[in-house]
Amino acid sequence: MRFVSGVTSALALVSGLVMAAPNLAPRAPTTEEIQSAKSVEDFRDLAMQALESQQADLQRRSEQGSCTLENARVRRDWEHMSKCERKGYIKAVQCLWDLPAVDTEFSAAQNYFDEFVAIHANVTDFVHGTANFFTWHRYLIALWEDTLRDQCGYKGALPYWNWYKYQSALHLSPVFDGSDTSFGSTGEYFPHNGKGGGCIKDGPFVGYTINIGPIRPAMNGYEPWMKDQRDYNPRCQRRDLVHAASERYTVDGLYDLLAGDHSHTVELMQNEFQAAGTLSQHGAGHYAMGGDGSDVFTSLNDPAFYLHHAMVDKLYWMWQALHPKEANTVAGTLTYMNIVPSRNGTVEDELDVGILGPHLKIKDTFNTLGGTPYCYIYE
Ligand SMILES: [Cu+2]
Repeated sequence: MRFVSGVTSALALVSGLVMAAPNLAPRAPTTEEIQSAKSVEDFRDLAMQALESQQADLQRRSEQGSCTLENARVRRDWEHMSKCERKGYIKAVQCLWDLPAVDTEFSAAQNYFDEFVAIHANVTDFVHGTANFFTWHRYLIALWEDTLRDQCGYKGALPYWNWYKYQSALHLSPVFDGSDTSFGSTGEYFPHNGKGGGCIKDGPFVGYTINIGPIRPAMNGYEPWMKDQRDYNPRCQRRDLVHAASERYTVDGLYDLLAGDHSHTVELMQNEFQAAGTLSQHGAGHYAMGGDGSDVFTSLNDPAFYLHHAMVDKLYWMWQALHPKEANTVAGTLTYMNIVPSRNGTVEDELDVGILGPHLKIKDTFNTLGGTPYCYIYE
């Protein structure tokens, strides 16, 4: 009899659900829900909920393109990738040293890895503390991801460095643990105010020569070298893991950008995110890598740069999803902190990536589910 009554009540429950079926269309998260997020994982889930609701709207209006949440490439936390997947990514990065440079007339680049460093160095003053900071770097790392896939046989998506783990023990992070599936740990000791700072001594990039810069390294005792954009300076890559920097990644800081006082406009958000000369979220990653990764012009010499900037982009992506009215706007000028005064940037401005790809307009790069040129999300 218990069995029958169990079935009966289950049926009653099912019919109750059917009777009272609510509108099951995905809905955007409420302000209260966003403000109650407690972790980067919470924010990511809310961002996905927002995107599901936006996609459902497009579908209702028959405006959905070919890129959907179901078929988008998923950029993952380096730690969540298998060793085999990590090795696949590393092998593809190493392949860039074997690809010839393209811009041999005006650039110090000796191979295609250097080409990314060179273009970033050439436009540094016009892509930091500017209206295009997020969209320019988004485009650069997408071109990097595409190059690894198209030229070097990589099968996956660009990974990211999850800042909110291992902040006080970077050498235990799978990004920097020195294993053959990492980017190497801290470098040899180099006399300065840190513990490492010299050539990387472990991991798969030992022996890989970098050629461009340094131009403005933030590490004490590491002197600028490059004077002309055609000068090249073959040397080892240096790193100095700095916990005073990585410990600046706090959930409070994340909350401030995505749901708090600095979340309301792109201007507030970006000024806090990349505050000049401070250990803001963007700067903290660069200072945490120290060595070549801390040089605002040539930080791409540290291959971990791309995982750092994928995390920058992940935060921007979450902010856009959670602030749809602001998502497609820019603020700021065309020059670094407007120290050399320039006009305000607009969404019609082009993103100059040198020989790396076509110069897209900012307005065509806001949406990562736009089909062209992007189709990706973050886990
Ligand atoms: Cu940059």
